[in-house]
Amino acid sequence: MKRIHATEAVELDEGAKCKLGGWLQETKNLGGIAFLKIRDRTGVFQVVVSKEEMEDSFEKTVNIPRESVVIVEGEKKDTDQTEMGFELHPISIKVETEAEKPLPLGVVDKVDAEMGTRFDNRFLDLRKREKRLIFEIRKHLLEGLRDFFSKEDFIEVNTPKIVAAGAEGGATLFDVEYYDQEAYLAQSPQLYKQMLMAAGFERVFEIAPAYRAEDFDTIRHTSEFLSVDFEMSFIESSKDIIDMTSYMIRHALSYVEEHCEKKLSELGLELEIPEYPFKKIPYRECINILKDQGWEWEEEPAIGTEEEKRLGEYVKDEFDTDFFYITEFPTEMKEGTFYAKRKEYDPSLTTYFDLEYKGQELVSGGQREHRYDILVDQMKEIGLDTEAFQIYLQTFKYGMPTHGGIGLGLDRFLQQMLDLPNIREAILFPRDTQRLEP
Ligand code: AMO
Repeated sequence: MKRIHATEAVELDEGAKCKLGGWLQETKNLGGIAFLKIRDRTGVFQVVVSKEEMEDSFEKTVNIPRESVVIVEGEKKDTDQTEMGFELHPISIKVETEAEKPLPLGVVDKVDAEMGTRFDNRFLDLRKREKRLIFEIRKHLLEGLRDFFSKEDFIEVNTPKIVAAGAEGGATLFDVEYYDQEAYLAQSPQLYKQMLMAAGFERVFEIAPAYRAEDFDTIRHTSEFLSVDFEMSFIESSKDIIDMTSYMIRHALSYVEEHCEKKLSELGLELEIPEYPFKKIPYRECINILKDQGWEWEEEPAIGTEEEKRLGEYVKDEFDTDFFYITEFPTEMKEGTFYAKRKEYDPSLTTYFDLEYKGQELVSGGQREHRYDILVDQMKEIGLDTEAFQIYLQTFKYGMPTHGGIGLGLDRFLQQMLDLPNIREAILFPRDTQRLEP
């Protein structure tokens, strides 16, 4: 007989024979009768074992250790005494593999263990329904994004993750031993996305890991994250990029809302699908808003984590939305990003923007400088060795259209969407300064 899921058994007629399997969550032994609660991917079902019917094997069955994998063949009986509306009266119970005792991490404990213990035993942690739901929703979020890019005629690409030069500044580069050359893990696919604009792809997107040697521990940074990037050419201005980003966000959220209605309500969540156009506030105006609120800086005013949080609260109060763009990043703020196009009317401003979601940066992007000479000048201005960027630079010499793009942190998107206290909860096996295993 083929094994089916608990939710499939729900659909069977009373008295039907079926085979279910999963992890033994709990055993309640009342002496003459015992109830086993077994969990599969879809739910927790109950198996009723009676001493009279089972005779010798009853003792063995009620002593199967928790979290062992058990396969039960039996007869379905409808009942309103269980959550799933049925119970199984077994013909056979097979212990596929027995779990050792004690478990390094409880699966049904009311109180969550410490984060470190949970992530050390992540496979057990993920047996908890509310933890797995996060990844079921993540699947739909990714699907929604791909659906959007496909509808908008973007080509999905895969660019190298072992690279010779960084895109986001040297401080967060991971070194890689690469034969006899210096190499790094890619921080962002940006330079490759740009090359593909020179190649005439016009619209590309990539969903792939990006690596940053962040040497601090925060609830929103990890050393490895999933970066969702797009790049498009023949744009008029950064407005085209902002608009595409807004459509992308709206589409992804609507997709999740549509496909995860039950899961979201189980987690007690309602999604905001922000109205188009999203709120935009220029960087300098953000600083003024903070100043008006009595915000003080020890050094030059700048927008960091705490400022973002406060601005998020301000926008929520004033405009009733969790989303807003910080636009017109000053040229000196984006000094690492030599590739940013500056505003024609004011070169002290770039066309770069961030999209904020619930007081945290979610997206970064803008229009790129596509003119070779100006690009070289901008690199020299911040003291970059243009020789080291020859391969990148030469893509600008032989016909480069106007273009721009963004990078979005997928894990952060999920974190904010589901109000998770830490980005690590949105990642199966997170990587940070402390963690390389599992
Ligand atoms: P940026 O460096 O702002 O821009 O990154 C884009 C987005 O990626 C996410 N992110 C991270 N998520 C988790 N852990 C990290 N350490 C981390 N670092 C970044 C954030 C952030 O908004 N090249 C540009 C994009 C572009 O212009 O195309 C870039 O990478 O959500």
